[in-house]
Amino acid sequence: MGKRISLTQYLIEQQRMHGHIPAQLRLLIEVVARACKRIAISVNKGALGDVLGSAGTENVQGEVQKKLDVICNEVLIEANEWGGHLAAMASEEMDGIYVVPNRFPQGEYLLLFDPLDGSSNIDVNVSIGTIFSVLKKPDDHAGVSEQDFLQPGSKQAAAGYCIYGPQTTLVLTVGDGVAMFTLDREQGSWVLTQDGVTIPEDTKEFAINMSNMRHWAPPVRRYIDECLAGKDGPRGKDFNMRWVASMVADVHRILTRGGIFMYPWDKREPDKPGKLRLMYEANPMSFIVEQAGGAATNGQQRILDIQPSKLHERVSVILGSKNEVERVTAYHREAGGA
Ligand code: AHM
Ligand code: MG
Repeated sequence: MGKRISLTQYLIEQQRMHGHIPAQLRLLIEVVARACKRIAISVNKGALGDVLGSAGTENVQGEVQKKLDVICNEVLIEANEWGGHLAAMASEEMDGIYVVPNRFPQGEYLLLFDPLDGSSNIDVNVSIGTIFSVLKKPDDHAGVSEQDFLQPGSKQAAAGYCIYGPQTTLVLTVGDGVAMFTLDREQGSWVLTQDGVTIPEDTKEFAINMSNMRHWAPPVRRYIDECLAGKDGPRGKDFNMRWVASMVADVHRILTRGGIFMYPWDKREPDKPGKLRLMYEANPMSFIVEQAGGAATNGQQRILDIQPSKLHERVSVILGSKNEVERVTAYHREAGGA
């Protein structure tokens, strides 16, 4: 193995070469990465740490919180509130924004996170992860409000996720490609294991929860029907299917070997645009996927162009290998915006 590059060294060298990682942003990323190490330890302990099962509470979206959802949310807040790099935080697990308390200095950035994505997989020992997104607080006014968070994903200064799987891996973009770091447990440090991550433009693998098929809109149905038809169908090739039910794990596979991931709108709740959250899941993942040469849309438009109207907004998600995402998006266009 060649020379090991730590996360700190990577960030400092990025700053020197491209000058686009201000000191506060660097600190922020390092603090989030450190919090993810703590989360990895709790996740690993499982039943031994008494962290499995339900917390007996519900989040703002009416979803039952797992003990680990609550623990991870607290770890991220405690780690980030005192460093002086943040003005406020928002989380899938909190009703409103968390403004950095007055006793600490206020920074320029806003941090959004899904503390533990893939909650349904916690107790069954399947990969889960932490997703985060970083925005700059608008500097035209003092104080901070929820409104300051409502920026399109194209404005993200950084985004990433940490996957707690067979390996613990941190995936990061600061808008200049995608880098992956693996946690070296003995050393306690993040080591760069892949830089310039690229998603193949074509794929023969799709990820979607097939049990919802009867509820999908016609363009999604058409795309999957064509994949299922295999070699003898219009696509002329056989497709494989994977669905981990942890977005981090499905996206990680796509970054590693290509594929398309979809969690589309469905007709059970027509007024709900989708299951996944724009600000905590879709935006950071879309930023990462685009930075790796892939694409991400909601069927109608690029996800990163969506102007959010509320913090916990949901969205339909189609992301991954560019040519496949463009095909599904074109099917939506042909169907007249279904
Ligand atoms: P969560 O944030 O409550 O864990 O929900 C998001 C997860 C995603 O990670 C995953 O893609 C999806 O929900 C799985 O949903 P389903 O159980 O409907 O397949
Ligand atoms: Mg989630």
